[in-house]
Amino acid sequence: MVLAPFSGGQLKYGVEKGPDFLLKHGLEKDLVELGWDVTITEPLKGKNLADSNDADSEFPTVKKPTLVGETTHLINQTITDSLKDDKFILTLGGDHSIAMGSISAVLEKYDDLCLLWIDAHADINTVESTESGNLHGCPVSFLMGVNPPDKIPKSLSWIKGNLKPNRIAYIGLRDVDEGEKKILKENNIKAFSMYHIDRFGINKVIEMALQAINPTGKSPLMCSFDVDAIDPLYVPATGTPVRGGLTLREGLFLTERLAETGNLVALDVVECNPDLAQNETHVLDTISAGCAIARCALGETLL
Ligand code: NNH
Ligand code: MN
Ligand code: MN
Ligand code: MN
Repeated sequence: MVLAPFSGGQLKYGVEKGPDFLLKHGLEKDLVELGWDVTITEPLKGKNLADSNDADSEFPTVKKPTLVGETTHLINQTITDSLKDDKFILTLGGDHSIAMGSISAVLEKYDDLCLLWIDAHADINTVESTESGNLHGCPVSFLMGVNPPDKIPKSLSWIKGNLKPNRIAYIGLRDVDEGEKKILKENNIKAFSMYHIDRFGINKVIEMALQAINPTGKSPLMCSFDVDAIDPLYVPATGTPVRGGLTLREGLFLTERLAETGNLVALDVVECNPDLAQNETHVLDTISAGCAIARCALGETLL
């Protein structure tokens, strides 16, 4: 288990408290009870990374590129180490920029890795298409290497960008920027929005997504789960809630199904922000959903 208490990929503080809240809710004990031998690593601990808006004059379109680059590189290095022992990698965010660190490391180990990105958002903005400048809206573009090479901030240039577009599929989309729609189309990326879930049902959508990225059914799978994929009715305490999302059961079913494949090698759970809760119930709903996602992905409800 990798703790990534980081908020520098966007501007709302509190999301760095995610790992702490998930652990306080009993996640480690729960996973041990499921039979996992849990080791906790903290790549960011004791690292004094300056949280200034280092708006690099060379790259004025993205916020805090140095902080995000250094942080995600530390996460990448810690996970690369853990993967030497063939460990399952559960990374707890933090905002979704941390996935640049986790996914790049897992990709390095498994070159035929397939990735499911579960999110209300596509997070595939480039340094040119981003409207907000927040790097948590950009991790996929860096992982896929679709940023113009001369526009990549130096701090983020360690990312290889070798994720192939036919190896990633989205589920849960409902707030995609115009620039992102273009990138998704151009790269022919399989993207299932809430429309597709209503149209075909979550079960069929998962099978279609898996078939698209992993036609042999044999490749290792990673899931990057942004809790805002789930409807804010169930997961209210998150930075960019969008109504009309997955039910909690659809989200959990998805991770149960991934566990059932036997191919899941890594999971991110990101964007729980307890500070944005309006009351204690909101905190509990959000954190317990985050823990349940992890438990289901790690086999809890399989008989
Ligand atoms: N697309 C927007 C952006 O790039 C929103 C991203 N927000 C997220 N992503 N929470 O998951 O800023
Ligand atoms: Mn996201
Ligand atoms: Mn999101
Ligand atoms: Mn939008």
